[in-house]
Amino acid sequence: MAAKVNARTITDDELFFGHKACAGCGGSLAVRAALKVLGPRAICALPAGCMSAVGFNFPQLCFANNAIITPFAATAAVLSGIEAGLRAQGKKPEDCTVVGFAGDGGTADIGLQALSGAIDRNDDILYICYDNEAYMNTGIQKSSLTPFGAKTTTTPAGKNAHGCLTQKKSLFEIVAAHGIPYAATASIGYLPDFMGKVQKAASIRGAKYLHVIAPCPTGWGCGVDETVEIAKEVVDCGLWYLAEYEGPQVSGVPGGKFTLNRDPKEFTSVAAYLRRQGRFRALSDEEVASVEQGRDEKWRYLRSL
Ligand SMILES: Cc1ncc(C[n+]2csc(CCOP(=O)(O)OP(=O)(O)O)c2C)c(N)n1
Repeated sequence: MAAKVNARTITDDELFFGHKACAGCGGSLAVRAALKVLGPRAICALPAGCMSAVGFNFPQLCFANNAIITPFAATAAVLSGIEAGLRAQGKKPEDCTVVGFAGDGGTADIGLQALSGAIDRNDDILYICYDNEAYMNTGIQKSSLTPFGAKTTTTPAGKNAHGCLTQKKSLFEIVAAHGIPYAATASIGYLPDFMGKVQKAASIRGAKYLHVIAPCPTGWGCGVDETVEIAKEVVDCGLWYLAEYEGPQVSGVPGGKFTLNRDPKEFTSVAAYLRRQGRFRALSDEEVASVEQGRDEKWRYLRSL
């Protein structure tokens, strides 16, 4: 059975189900939605992280398609190996997408060199980073994608410290700077946009990267029924953005082409977004104002591209 969403063929079948994710887990929604687009012949690789921890509980394996766990740092390298093996068997890449699902720690920190190498070789792989903004599986430690002010177990918040002191790394821009054929940002709050980008990525040969914001109620301190709403709000208040980069091979533009998919005339309140999450509870009004100022600077830059 198949349904059409945004004129694209999406399977009704569930390919990622029965897993042990926490209630309201955004990462599991991203994996489930992506596999509905890629279909049962997609081959997945997942490093250590929440999605492998909740998806591979023998004998209750939760992937209906082929899936493998990789060492923490090695997602992209394992994807490259699988792709080479399929090529040696004469399989067509458009039939079986080789896809990785890795968290922000596994992508922006420990897995970055493997990802960079795979993009440099332009291996025919799709790498999806589900960004829950911390190392969640091991108990909420800060990663380089944890935003300023977020409380984690390694960036505590109280009277003398107000959570994470560093800014979120712009991994999408780092990936785009490689001249990759296709990269995009997404949010599970805008699911058709995300699924459309998965479909587009699967149709492009060479390396592809998707970065999807996927809230984690356990780590963010919000209700388990708020995941999708918060994932929408982070885009609407401008602290995240929906964009695409198409490298010179795809766009024909030297240096590649950047597209903002959503450019709101007015943003919703940054303070309201931050204040509804327990992880930002210690932020002062001045710090909230500085986050808003950072957003405005970022958007001046994005709109100039
Ligand atoms: C080399 C290595 N270091 C540390 C670990 C322990 N470890 C397993 S999962 C994990 C956290 C993963 O965080 P992230 O990649 O952000 O994914 P999430 O858990 O948030 O889904 C860590 C530190 C490991 N498995 N291997």
